[in-house]
Amino acid sequence: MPLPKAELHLHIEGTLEPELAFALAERNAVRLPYADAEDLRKAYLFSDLQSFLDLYYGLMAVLRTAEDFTELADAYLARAAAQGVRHAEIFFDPQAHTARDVPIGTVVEGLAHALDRGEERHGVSTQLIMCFLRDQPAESAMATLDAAKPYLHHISGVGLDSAEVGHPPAKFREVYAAAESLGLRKVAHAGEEGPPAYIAEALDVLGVERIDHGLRAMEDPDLVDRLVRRQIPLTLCPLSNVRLRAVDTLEDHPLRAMMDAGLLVTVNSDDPAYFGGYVGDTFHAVREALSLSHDQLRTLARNSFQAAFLDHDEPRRER
Ligand code: ES4
Ligand code: ZN
Repeated sequence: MPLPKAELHLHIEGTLEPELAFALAERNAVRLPYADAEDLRKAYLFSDLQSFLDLYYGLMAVLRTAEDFTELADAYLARAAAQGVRHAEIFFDPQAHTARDVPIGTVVEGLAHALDRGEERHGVSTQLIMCFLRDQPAESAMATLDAAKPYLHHISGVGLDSAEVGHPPAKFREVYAAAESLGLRKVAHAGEEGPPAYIAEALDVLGVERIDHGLRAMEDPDLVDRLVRRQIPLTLCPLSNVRLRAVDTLEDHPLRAMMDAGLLVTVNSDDPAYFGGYVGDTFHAVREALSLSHDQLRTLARNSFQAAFLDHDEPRRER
């Protein structure tokens, strides 16, 4: 029996396995610049975040109908459940679809159709978090928030993803203020490739409750001190960090040092179809690479539920 856990950093578009991509390409008459699934998988050699994002957004061309999004989400829930996931807070990127003339309603209703059946079919409860693409203008994010208004009963929060460096959190100050007044929870990717100052800015300017990645927090002892004191959750993605070359090898990953420092860290899969494993695979890989004890694995699983937007009626605020 795998450890029961929550997954808090998972891009649903990042669960698009090559085989499903080819099946959807055929169904939707989309031509892909790869011979077959095996050929596509061979292209998954990334040098940094941007080199991944270029391929990732390109492959989304196969996602066109609500049924496509339903199938994608249902496949994720089946895989996640098999690895012990009981609760998942799932990111999606509306702008990556609306830019291709797929309406946000098609995306949300397609995903929600699978997620609403997640408990019954897979024993997994879910929430949806819509992410803004930080390398797009803040006006586009605000328009996306506006377009999401008819679907907010399916959406529990907002996040910030895509190319980080050069796009500091403060760019989205007004968008996050508007999201907060709509009652949405707030998270943001920070300190994946960007500096520790982006983590502090996401807390100070956007008022986020969790930091996605936060890998580079360890470079700033004062920031670590603050994150520890406030027990701000960090949703680490160790396999992603290796594949996108943020760390050299899994053995070099600071996860263990971060736990030892008293940070509330969780382990997640990010884009599992691209980075070599779902969250159970990720737990297994870090246990081996960092020689984690069973107690430490249980701490990580417990942290995942503590950091989840479960049983917290009110957004977490810094005191
Ligand atoms: C992402 Cl690994 C990562 N970082 C930033 N944005 C993303 N979107 C999907 N995966
Ligand atoms: Zn991510």
